[in-house]
Amino acid sequence: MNFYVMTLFPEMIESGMHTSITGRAMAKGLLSLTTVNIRDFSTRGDGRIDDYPYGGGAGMVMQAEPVYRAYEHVVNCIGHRPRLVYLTPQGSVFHQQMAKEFAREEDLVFLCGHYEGIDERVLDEIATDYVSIGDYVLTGGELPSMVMMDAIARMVPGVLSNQESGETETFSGNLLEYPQYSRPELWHDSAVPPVLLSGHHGNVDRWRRDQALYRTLKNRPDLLPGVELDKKDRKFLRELADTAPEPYSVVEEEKEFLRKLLAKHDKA
Ligand code: 6GU
Repeated sequence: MNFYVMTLFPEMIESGMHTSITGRAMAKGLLSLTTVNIRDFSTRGDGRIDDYPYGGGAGMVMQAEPVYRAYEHVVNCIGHRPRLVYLTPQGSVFHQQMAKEFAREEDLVFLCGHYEGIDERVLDEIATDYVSIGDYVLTGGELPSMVMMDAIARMVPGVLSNQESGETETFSGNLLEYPQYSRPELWHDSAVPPVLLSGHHGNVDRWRRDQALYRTLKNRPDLLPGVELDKKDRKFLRELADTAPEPYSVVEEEKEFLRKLLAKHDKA
């Protein structure tokens, strides 16, 4: 996977991406990163790439021509017109399935905006995808591009040492992950759940599945309708809806939500 990032802050991208797992993957030759400084393609003597917005209003706009020239430079490097992601809060919200799909591309270009945005005309010509990373506003597209590249990179074969972990973690199967514990058995008066020390793999698996279901109910109930529930899952959720035995704590609103969910399952 070859990443290209068009940005005003290439050093921010370079230092972030050469760290940790993405850095190791680049050293292994599984990923490459090319940053292109849009400022190097300024059409003015002073190196500026922004100007006032037509129609007035606050802030500055990145001009079409420097962005277009930076893009032509990238196209010449790659040899064809690639998929180009423009990072913008106006885009579709990024999710795991998109990461998996982008991971199948050979080349992927990211365009990071700043100020109040980029002249719409150049976006119309070069952007193939408009992506946001969530409902909050950041100062530029650099962090979002790194978020996307990190999520995409770990879906590229060979990037994760244990290839399995790319599949079974959170958001595969729409369930949040179960909690993890390591030594010591007792820490700050808090004990590791005894089932994990029992050596009974069946009970451990069941407990972890229950924890995953419980966490998803508490933190991301919107994901639960997308989870495939088997007989044992439904039995556990039924218990939560009825009595919610210790140590589980389920409020009435959550119980009502579970009853409706289980009723839909009974019908299907
Ligand atoms: Cl892609 N860009 C900016 N500037 N802010 C964001 C975003 C993108 N996604 C969420 N907030």
